[in-house]
Amino acid sequence: MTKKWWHDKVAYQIYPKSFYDSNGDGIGDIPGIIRKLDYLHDLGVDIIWLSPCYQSPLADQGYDISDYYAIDPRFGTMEDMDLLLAEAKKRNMYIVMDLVVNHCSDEHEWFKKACEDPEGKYGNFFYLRDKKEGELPTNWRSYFGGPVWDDLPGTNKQYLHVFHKKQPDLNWENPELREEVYKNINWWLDKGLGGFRIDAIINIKKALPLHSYEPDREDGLCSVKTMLKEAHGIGEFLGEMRDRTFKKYDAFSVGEVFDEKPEEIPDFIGEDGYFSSMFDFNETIFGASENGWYDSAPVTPDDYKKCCFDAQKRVGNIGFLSNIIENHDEPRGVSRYIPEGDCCVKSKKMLAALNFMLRGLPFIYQGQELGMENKPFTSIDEIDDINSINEYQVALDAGCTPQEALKAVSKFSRDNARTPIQWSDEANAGFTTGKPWLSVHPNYTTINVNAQMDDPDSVRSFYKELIKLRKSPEYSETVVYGTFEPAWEDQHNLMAYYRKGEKTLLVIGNYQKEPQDVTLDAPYQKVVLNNDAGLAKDGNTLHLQGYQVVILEM
Ligand code: TEU
Ligand code: CA
Repeated sequence: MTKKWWHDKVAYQIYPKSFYDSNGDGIGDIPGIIRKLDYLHDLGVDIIWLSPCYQSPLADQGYDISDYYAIDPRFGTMEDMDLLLAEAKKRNMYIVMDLVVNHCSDEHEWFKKACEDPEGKYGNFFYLRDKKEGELPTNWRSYFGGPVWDDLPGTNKQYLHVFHKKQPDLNWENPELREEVYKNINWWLDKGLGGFRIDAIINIKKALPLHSYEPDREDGLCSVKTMLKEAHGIGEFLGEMRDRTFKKYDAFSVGEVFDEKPEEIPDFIGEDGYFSSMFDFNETIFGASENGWYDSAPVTPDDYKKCCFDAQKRVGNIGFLSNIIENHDEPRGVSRYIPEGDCCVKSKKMLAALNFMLRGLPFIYQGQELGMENKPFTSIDEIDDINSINEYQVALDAGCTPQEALKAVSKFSRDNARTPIQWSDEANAGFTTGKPWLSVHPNYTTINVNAQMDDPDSVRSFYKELIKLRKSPEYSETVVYGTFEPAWEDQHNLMAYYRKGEKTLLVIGNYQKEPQDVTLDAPYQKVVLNNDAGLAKDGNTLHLQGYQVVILEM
């Protein structure tokens, strides 16, 4: 395998709106990120992925871009962005931005021009169809609820949006549109950007000609995914994009890829794949129901293990997955993957080590390093996210009581991960001197950066140890390139695996509150990392405490 500059790195996702507010308007911003760069550098982070901070009406928090070449004034200026790039470079850090090109905003000039002249150049940048009374062009349901078609203002046409109606889909079949996308990517890479996280990319290829499918709910609509299953040939777009952009710059790219077929993995992330890496969403999609959040199944420790292991086995040594515990679209991982009532510093560290040591690129989502938890929402009015508001309605429509609907939405709401970072125990967790756009989690008085920085037993200090281990001259080769091999795969509530490279490491997590024994085949040489004060043993039998995790050198 050809070694790449990003293989041994650690990535960190920033959701700018909730990271740090430098000017008291309640909204996190780029100058705020610059002020906290040393915090991230101290943690050991190399690659920073910024969720969108381009000009946007923020209908979907910036995933609706109205100008790909401008920074939204709420987040700062282009000078701020240039300064961030320069300051990151000084610290040997890389900035990666979000590439949101399945759709733009309905406030983008392309869309405005398409409204003015649907038959002209920009009409062909979108999917437009003639409006017919009482009939939609197709019966697809948008990811955020309702049909994917809306009226194109001032015309007798309709436009397609697989996400929100303020996010019109771009027509990738049109070479002129693709040229615009490549121009935009290269413009940013020329500025010194390290690469891109590529949003919702599997949606760019539609099954043509567009047509309806069997409805899957009472609303008579069908999931967009039904159409995507029939869409072939996305590789032509992705290969072209790679060749025209990322490849020339040796840039890092990580795709938000769902539902890839095993035989497609080499095309996506193999040698010369479309992307450097792609996220493993096996855990986050587990238990999801086509009916909506209210009908989702919880993830048990055995399920969690199986999801991680299946993904690891599927990818093997073909390439590198990007491993996450959470992101801005998901609830907090500690609240989701640790059994109810057991979420504590120790179990949080266990989850961290089990995920971090998998083969692939570790991504930490802001606040994850502190063990931030899901927010206790007491009313739907506290929720801002459009997807959560839709899912609340879906639950009510399915017959849930308002309490049941709120409970379901609270569990999965994207706002769980979007509450402001808890910097200190001061007002608003030290995130802003003003009124935060989304209120802080009430546990900020105990869970915050200040409290954890100098505490060697904090969750953050444990993450720092994990990062140090990944970079240590002794173990780096093994942690980065070593193969993955499951151990005691059938042992209940135990998640254990080997990483075999120059050295052999064994990661063992006792994924329950009761103690558990494990018998090794041979004595270990060294305890490399432990979330407990000691390791009880009897010959080769380890007596693991509840939620104890150890990394052993064999
Ligand atoms: O998410 C794509 C996606 O598939 C979402 O439907 C995701 O499954 C959902 O948010 C889970 O609740 C990306 C971005 O990560 C997300 O924030 C955007 O809203 C979306 O694209 C549209 O750009
Ligand atoms: Ca601000």
